[in-house]
Amino acid sequence: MKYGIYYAYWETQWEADYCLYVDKVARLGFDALEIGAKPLPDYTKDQINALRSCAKANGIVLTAGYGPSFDHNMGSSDKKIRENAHEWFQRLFAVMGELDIHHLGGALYSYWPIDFTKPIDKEEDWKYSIEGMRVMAELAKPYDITLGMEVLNRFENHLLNTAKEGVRFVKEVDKENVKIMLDTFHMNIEEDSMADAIRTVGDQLCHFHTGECNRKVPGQGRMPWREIGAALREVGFDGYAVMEPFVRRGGQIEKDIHIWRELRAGITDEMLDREAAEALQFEKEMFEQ
Ligand SMILES: [Mn+2]
Repeated sequence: MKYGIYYAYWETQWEADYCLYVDKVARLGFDALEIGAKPLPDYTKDQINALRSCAKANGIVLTAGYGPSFDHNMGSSDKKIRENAHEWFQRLFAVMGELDIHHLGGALYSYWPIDFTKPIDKEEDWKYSIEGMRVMAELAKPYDITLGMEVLNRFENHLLNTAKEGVRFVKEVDKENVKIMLDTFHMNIEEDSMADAIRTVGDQLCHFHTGECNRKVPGQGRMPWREIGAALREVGFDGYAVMEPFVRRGGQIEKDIHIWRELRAGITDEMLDREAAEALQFEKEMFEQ
């Protein structure tokens, strides 16, 4: 297993100067940095070259995450939105190819954060999403990109809430580069058993997000890490375990993640760095023995 962290731990917006974080996570001992896909389609040649070279120079693998905006929903029932999404993801994958990024994960089958004040038709959305992911899979294929369908809790989406639903969905999509992504934060709300959920996904698990029930870094809560680690070893997971903590208030991230209180008193960058490094050691202890 290899270890990464999402840049957004330190930030308050869904985009940043990722080179800064490549350098930081390399110093902290991580193998990978997960970046937000949002700004990538509009990157200039210079931005692409700078990010690719700093990742190479630091020996850091980049992975990408995205919660598609309403108009980037490939599973929309609105043809105009699907066309717009098609064009956007096409540009995204071309840039990802240049950046040597081979994994994109998130609620790619829908949009995020979802607006539950609008009518919800799960069966109809499911059908459009299956079609949308088949198209997205073909767009991603030339760049050797795997798409991780992230299973989310009921408050954030309605399509894939459990590992079982994820498996059913991916089977129906039936594309080699469309797989499943689990996240301990969401699993904690929906799954009867953390280990069973991981076993249910088995070799279809392409990416794994870690975080405590309140999204603090692993080791600061009550998640059953040893059970999770044993199940990951049992299914032979050899992808990236990427921690996705959110503790810092402010910006669009506070709004979308619902951070309404100080999760850690007196947060500074130094403190976040130290706690990320500690969490990395903790994860290795939990996952590797
Ligand atoms: Mn996640």
